[in-house]
Amino acid sequence: TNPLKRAADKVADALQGTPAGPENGIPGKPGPESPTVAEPTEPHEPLPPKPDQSGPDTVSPTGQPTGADQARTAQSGSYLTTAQGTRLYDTDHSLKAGPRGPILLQDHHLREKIMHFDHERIPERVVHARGAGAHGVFRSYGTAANVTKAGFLAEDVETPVFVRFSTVLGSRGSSDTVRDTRGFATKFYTSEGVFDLVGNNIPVFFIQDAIKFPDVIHAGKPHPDREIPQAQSAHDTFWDFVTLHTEATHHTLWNMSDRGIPRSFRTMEGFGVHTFRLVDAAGGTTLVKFHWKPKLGVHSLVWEEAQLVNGMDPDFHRRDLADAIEAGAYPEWEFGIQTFPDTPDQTFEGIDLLDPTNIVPEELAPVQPIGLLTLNRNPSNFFAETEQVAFHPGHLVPGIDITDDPLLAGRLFSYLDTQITRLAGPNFAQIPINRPHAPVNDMLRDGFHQSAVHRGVAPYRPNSLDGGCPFTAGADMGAYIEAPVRVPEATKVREAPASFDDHFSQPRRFWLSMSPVEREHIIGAYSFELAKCYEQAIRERALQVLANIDPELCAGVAAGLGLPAPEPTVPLADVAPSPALSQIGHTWPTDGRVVGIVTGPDGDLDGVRAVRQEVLDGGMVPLVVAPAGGTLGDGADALAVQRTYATARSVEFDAVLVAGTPGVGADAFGARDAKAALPDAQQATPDPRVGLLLAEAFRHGKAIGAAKGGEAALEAAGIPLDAPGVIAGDSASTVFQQLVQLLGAHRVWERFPSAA
Ligand code: HDE
Repeated sequence: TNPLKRAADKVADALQGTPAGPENGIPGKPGPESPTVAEPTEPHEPLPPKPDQSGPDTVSPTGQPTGADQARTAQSGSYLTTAQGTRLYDTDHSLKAGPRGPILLQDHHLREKIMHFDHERIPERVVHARGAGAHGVFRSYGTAANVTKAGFLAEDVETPVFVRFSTVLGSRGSSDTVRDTRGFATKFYTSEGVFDLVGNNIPVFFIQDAIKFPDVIHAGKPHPDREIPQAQSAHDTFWDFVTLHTEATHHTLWNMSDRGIPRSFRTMEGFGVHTFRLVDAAGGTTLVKFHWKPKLGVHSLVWEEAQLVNGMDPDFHRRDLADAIEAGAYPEWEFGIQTFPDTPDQTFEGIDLLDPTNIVPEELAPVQPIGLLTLNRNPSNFFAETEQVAFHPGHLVPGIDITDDPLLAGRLFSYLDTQITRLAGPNFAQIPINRPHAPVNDMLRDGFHQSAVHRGVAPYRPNSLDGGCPFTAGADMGAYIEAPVRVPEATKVREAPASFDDHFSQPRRFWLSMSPVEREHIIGAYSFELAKCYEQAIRERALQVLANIDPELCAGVAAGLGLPAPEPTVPLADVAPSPALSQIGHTWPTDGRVVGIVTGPDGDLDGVRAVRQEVLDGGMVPLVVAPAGGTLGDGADALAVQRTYATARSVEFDAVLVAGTPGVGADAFGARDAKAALPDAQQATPDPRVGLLLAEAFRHGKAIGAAKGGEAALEAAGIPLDAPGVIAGDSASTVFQQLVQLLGAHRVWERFPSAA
């Protein structure tokens, strides 16, 4: 029988058969049902989690499985209860003295419900507040086994992982496509304990010493008086800091390059930034830098697109990640290491490996692939997983050790410290997403939110009461033993080594490695950001920094700002470019690319049908754009419309195909009226929004196609049919095949003025 009905009957019983309804003055009894929306009364199985979603599979601190299935839905079971498990018969009405009377303080359900709601928010992360996460698996190739004893890097070992991508400066509710560094933090749940690689999509950092971290973040965050701008670096305090601390020049240059506005989390590289130390089974050590290389290549938005997306879809990156996983287009990265001999000076080819503002060009030390990361499951609860996940660079496993990079040292302190505030106590390792998949036996006890029921009386070692356990392990039993690195005898000083003083040669290498289009974008980015500063002195100081990188860069930005370009104050470094730093000039897989198919009721519906299927077969995403929602055509062949002219913007598509004559939408634009008013000769003019969509797609260097009369829409939007990357033809399918070729290069680069 129906449990809801049973519940209602029980209440009726409890109320000794009094007929239901407020008209009878029964406190808390439901009011009359809404005449239009009926409550479901038949119980049915809840919707299962989507196949791509799941909570963390974990092992409890005592080594017991946690019953992940049961924990998956809060609503397990048919009856609503209080937090204490008492069944409830009404959750929509407070307890009152009569239907129009005052609410009674004794309403324990109201009190509990509101109390809990009042505390639903926790402090957002002080940096990297906005993020999106995914579960996955890491499979090691075994190619690092000669340099590390880490079990999860042995041949063909599979390790569950959780990855959180983030922006740095913005609040939790800020937009995804701001110009910023992106966090790329990976939690490996290895059988030897958790290893966190808490990296970024930019391989260098703003500062060389952790003690400046509060300062750089204060400068980057909104101004304290008005709390603007949100999630931007285009403001005085940021530029004030990075021009006064010229060690920030390299990182800032990466931010102003296309790396600062990724197309997708799936098309970002990741870097461990610091130099780490690997330890092999015999105790031998090797210095390394960690890299994540996306299988789809490194791709970015163009600045105008990024700005438009912020308004159109502030969740652009998080939606893209979740959609791709849901669609089965699992994002993949190859994990790689650059290795360097662990020499006493810790430099490689003259590059100081302890200075986190340095990279080592891949041409000097190739990135050796050591495993594959596949993200294949979306979180099922954002708060429980993505928000509560707690990374820490000090979560290390045997075989992976740290170096004396002074930035890393501060991080080893900071990350634990911050969780105590953010996750309200020291027991955050017990939160499901943070629980290790290795047995935990830690003698840590009590504290806020302790959820383990520890048994035994002797949480100390050695003891003679709890059977002597736990014992400590030796290296042969998998203990973490710090590499016995010699610390040089020295005097205590607050100083950096002299090698940390070179702030311009690495930025110059980056600049020289860029293609003309990428340089143009960098000049545009600096010109935009510095023009947003109010202080003339800051702009002038910024130009001085740029002059020390390269005269062409400085002159370009100076022209944009309408200021004279200063002369360099240091000799320009004589460095060779590193071609690996450029994003342009390769072809990449097109998996997950989004193809907008613009059409209308009188469009080429057969062509659309065929192309839709080809897009899907190619592992891409077709979105049909039409004047109105619903379907196009009739019967079994009817085509579903995914975007209307009102909801589509070009920025969502990697390529656009106009199949037949697009129609005219009727809505706020009054487009239909406007069209009706046009002289007959201009009746073929498409909806102005189609024109805008095509013009933007063209300006942003996207592949554009037209078939069966779609050419007229292109021409009406001012797009020459013979422009690079514009394909016109009789069959939508043939046109699409050529668009795919163009998509492999990400954009039609020839369309950018600097490439012409
Ligand atoms: Fe972080 N950083 N950081 N950081 N960081 C945090 O930890 C900090 C640095 C990075 O998705 C915080 O749990 C200091 C470099 C990522 O949850 C905090 C210093 C790199 C994330 C913190 C740095 C990073 C954080 C804030 C200078 C790249 C997000 C919340 C020494 C290698 C992780 C938290 C996630 C988060 C401190 C510098 C990456 C406050 C003191 C360099 C990806 O602990």
